[in-house]
Amino acid sequence: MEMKTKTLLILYATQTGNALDVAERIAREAERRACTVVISSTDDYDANSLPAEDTVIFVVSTTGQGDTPDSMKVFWRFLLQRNLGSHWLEGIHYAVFGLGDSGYQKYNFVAKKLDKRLSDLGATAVVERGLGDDQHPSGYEAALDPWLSSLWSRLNEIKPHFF
Ligand code: FMN
Repeated sequence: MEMKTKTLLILYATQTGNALDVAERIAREAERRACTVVISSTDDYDANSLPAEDTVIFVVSTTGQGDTPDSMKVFWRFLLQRNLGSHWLEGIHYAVFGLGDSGYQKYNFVAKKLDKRLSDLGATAVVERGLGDDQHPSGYEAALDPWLSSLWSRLNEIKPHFF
């Protein structure tokens, strides 16, 4: 039987640092809930290990013209491989928070593409993806605060012994 690591994995991809700030905030809040946390940039993480994870929180920004941050290029190419079937991430829970700017045509494109791909690979979303928007007067935190509240309450429901 496959051993599951009872750890919350937070994977972030940032170009200018915001996604890292968000990932660190999520890590602090998780630790306050006595949860074991591993936080990693997507370029320091071997995507081959994803099927062995339990719950993975993704915090990803969009750069260029709807492009992934440089630190996510290899990870994203890996996830797009055709031979990873629709069961590859079965049993894995995930959540995606995106950082973007609705002034751009491809608004939060990376978070949207990632969310779809994870779901196509068989993973189960814990909550609907959250989308932070630079255009909002309070910035990305306007979306982050309510998203985090629902994330923690959903995780509490589905993994009461974990969180
Ligand atoms: N946001 C989008 O939603 N779509 C884009 O195509 C997009 N392109 C960007 C290109 C540049 C050069 C910059 C500076 C920002 C762009 N943004 C875009 C906005 C960023 O995603 C947003 O500022 C985000 O908070 C940056 O997060 P990061 O610091 O983690 O990289």
